Amino acid sequence: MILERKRVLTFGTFDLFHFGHLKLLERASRLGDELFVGISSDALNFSKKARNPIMNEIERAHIVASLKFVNSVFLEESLELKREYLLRYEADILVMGDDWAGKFDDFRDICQVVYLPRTQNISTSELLQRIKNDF
Ligand code: C2G
Repeated sequence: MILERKRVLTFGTFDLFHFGHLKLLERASRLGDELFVGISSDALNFSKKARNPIMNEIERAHIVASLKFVNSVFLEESLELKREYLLRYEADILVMGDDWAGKFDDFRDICQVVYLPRTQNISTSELLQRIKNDF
């Protein structure tokens, strides 16, 4: 008997890795048997926000890859390549936080698309604010 393994894919920057990121990845991993994570490259971030993330892509990728419920990471070089990544890594399910709700519905022809609720009261910008307030 051949058992079908379900592969979950998600994408993110994961800068200043925090509890909201952790919960998103943990919940995503429970939707399937293995979790692959596309880490947005420094160049992609620069093109979107005109600044580099605080932690570089190597640091961000290493942290995410070290989580026990993450099986593999790769660099997301362009937002336009999502369909290609989903096909290349044979995703059964695409998971994103609900700040992206509706944005990836076009991919329902090749995989299931699930938007998970974001964890409240935590974000990279909120963390930076906490640090600024405390020092
Ligand atoms: N997230 C969450 N709760 C938070 C903060 C983030 O669930 N409090 C989720 C986001 O919804 C996202 C993931 O964690 O699904 C990663 O968040 P970011 O690093 O902010 O990723 P982002 O820059 O939105 O992704 O192709 C998308 C790009 O890679 C960008």
